[in-house]
Amino acid sequence: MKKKALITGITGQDGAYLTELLLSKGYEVHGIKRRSSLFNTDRIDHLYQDPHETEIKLTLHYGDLSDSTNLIRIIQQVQPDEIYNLGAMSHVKVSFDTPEYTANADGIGTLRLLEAIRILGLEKKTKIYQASTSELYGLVQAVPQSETTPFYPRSPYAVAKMYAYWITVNYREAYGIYACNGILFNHESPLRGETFVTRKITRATAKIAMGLQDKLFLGNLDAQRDWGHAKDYVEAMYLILQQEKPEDYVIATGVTTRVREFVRMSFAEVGITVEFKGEGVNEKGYVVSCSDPEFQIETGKEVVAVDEKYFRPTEVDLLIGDPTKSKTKLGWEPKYDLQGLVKEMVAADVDLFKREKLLKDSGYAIKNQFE
Ligand code: NDP
Ligand code: GDR
Repeated sequence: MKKKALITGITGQDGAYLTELLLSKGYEVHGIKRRSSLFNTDRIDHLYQDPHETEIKLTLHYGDLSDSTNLIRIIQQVQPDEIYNLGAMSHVKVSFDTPEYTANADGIGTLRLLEAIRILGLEKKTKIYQASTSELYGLVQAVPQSETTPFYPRSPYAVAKMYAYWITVNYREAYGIYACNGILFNHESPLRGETFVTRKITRATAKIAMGLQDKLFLGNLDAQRDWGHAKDYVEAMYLILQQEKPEDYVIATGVTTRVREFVRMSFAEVGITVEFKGEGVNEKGYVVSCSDPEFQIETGKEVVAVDEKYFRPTEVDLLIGDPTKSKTKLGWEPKYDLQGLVKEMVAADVDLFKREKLLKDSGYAIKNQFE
């Protein structure tokens, strides 16, 4: 019998990579997607199957984490062996603008799934993975952060995820559900949402190098993050649900890097050396040299500046994870390092914007995008 997985957040970065992974392992995959006024399935369109085919491996259901009735109905219909709860309002800065919605989707949404398992009597059948986050550590208590480091959330997003973390632990202890938290540190890819800092930087690198954008405006350049590749991290999610006992795991690379350094690495991929001068809001990044004949911009040009509007009311300054438990117990090992990740992301964005440049050079107007 094929195993069945239900993924919330299937249209997101991790949902797409996890779907590919589970399909490659022979799973029947079901996903919950939200109704939106535009198509929102770009990341999984290559996996789409016409529902009229005879052997369907991927099925999408309309739903929302804020609607219990539909979660219960979908879980009853699918009878999943594994649920991966990846659905969330996942942008930390935006959670300050939409705190109540974030609490509902990211916090209570997890409770709704756990309760659905109980209501349907699936406690012994259905395992559940909760997408917990390094944002739980928030204000630095100790480094590197491990499964035993205390939490101190610093945003409505992190506080909502804190509820989700503990309700997952509680339902495991109270009802014997195989429920686990993966405490994942930042993970990125060419599929990363455009307003997260890494993707914003790699997109701007490609556009600036091709003359499609003048300058990149960023917030806190000093923030330090432990960045891995989403492809490696979805492997860990799968492994977490294949163990004898349900437990919580930190998934991280153990290396931390500042935003400023990520910018330098990104521009270096197109042969542009960027140097930073000045401090705080007056810090700027300038072009020192261009070594790639394809991407020539004027030396001395200011390509990076700080805009306070990207600062957060409370910031998480330093994240660096200790992946010892996941390496020893799960046998998890990331295949990508930061250099490999940046290379892949910049190459993908250069490809993407070559088409846009062609349109611009042919006299078509290029649409602006909000960041
Ligand atoms: P994305 O933002 O790329 O994807 C989020 C997904 O959740 C999308 O499919 C989105 O749908 C869906 N979603 C949003 N709100 C709801 C809702 N109310 N009901 C149902 N679905 C909803 O996130 P990632 O793939 O990067 O992250 C996956 C999960 O892991 C998230 O929970 C995130 O908080 C968490 N996480 C992410 C980390 C990272 O570095 N990427 C690190 C640690 C944790 P739509 O496409 O329609 O917007
Ligand atoms: P984060 O990711 O908040 O860590 O949450 P993000 O990429 O948004 O920010 C990382 C750091 O970069 C700083 N920064 C900027 N961030 C954005 N988005 N835009 C900017 O212009 C900018 N300039 C500087 C931020 O202040 C921050 O310090 C991500 C999400 O995927 C969460 O869902 C997940 O839980 C955590 O990672 C782990």
